[in-house]
Amino acid sequence: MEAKGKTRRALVTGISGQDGAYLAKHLLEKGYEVFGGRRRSATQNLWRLDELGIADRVQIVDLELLEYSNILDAIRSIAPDEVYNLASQSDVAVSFKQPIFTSEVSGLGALRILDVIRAIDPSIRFYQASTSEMFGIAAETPQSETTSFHPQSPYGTAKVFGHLASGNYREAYGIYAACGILFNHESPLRGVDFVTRKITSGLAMIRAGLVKTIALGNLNAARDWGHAADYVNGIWLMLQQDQPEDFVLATGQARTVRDFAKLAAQCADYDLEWSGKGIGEQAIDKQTGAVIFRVDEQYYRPAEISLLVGDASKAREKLKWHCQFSFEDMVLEMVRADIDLLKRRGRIF
Ligand code: NAP
Ligand code: G4F
Repeated sequence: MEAKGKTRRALVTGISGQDGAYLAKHLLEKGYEVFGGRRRSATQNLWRLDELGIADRVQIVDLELLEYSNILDAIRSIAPDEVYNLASQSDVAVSFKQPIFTSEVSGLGALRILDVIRAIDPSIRFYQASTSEMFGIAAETPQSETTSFHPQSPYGTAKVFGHLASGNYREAYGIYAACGILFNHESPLRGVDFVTRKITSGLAMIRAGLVKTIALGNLNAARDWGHAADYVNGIWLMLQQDQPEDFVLATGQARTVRDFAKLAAQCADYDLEWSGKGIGEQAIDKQTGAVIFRVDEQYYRPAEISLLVGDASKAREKLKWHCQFSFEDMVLEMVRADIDLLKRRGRIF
């Protein structure tokens, strides 16, 4: 590899994920040379880069977060100015079934990168993808950078470790390590197991006659949902400050899963009638009587967080960060994109 030139180099771990794709596009637009870390996969999983039209502009490197030598080789050969650690086992429900793996990847993974930076070049700037899941049963509402952590899942506890390790390396070694405490952010590129995309892709498949019903878990859970394209700008801004600090990114508005499902159904031209409570709740298409949404206990979690809503005042003031997308714009975009995707490809990824 050549020595650092004028063009800034960024290494993005988790390049095959939702945020990896949007951040890579953002960095390319800012003139960066972008390297994307991907773990080995037997199947092609860079479709998000294709969707954003940037697949041939991102240089892919092998990067398994469990493998220290991969991180060492990647950082040594690329000599990045900035490392964005987005890689994670990021599914909260899965983390209850794979707690050790989740902690290895989402907790220790961050520490492995930090320690390579300490050893090779402490001037490399580091971003850690922290999360509102760390607040868990939150001590206050809304949650900000000073709210204490009380995580409710192995994923949340692993992320607290990554968050605290980043602060420790900042204080102990003077590394520019900044953590973004991001509340839920969605898009047409969201994984289909997360509730928003499960709903929008499910509605598209019902319209196409491919499935009949969408089974969901806790409809009363409330989250602060923003758009991933807005959030990656905040992520980038966090590494451009004079001093490294942690920032919350959030919209400040909470909606329930039921609110999301209702709006998405409207966007897909369904007129629904909701009835029942708890496990017996369902929504029927008024025109046909077909059950569009029902509740299934298998999607309940061993521990649930009923409400998360963020206060992003610090990011608005210091980073001048703000959202372009409204909640309504985002839901409509996701529903339309899934209907279009089915027409184009005949399947949801
Ligand atoms: P995502 O779509 O699930 O992407 C996660 C990425 O991590 C994927 O590229 C995945 O690769 C990769 N990965 C998983 N295990 C790995 C391993 N052992 N080694 C290397 N890479 C591995 O997540 P996202 O929504 O883009 O989120 C990005 C980051 O922000 C994550 O750290 C997440 O925990 C955090 N976060 C997300 C949100 C949100 O609402 N989206 C909110 C707060 C924080 P594969 O494609 O091979 O699985
Ligand atoms: O979409 P979710 O799976 O996202 P969750 O658990 O909030 O986690 C996401 O956001 C975090 C930020 O706070 C990230 F750190 C994390 O990586 C991930 O991106 O679930 C949202 C809510 C939960 O309360 C869940 O119980 O929706 C509820 N829900 C109800 N039915 C469901 C379902 N969630 C899923 N995935 N599937 C359901 O059928």
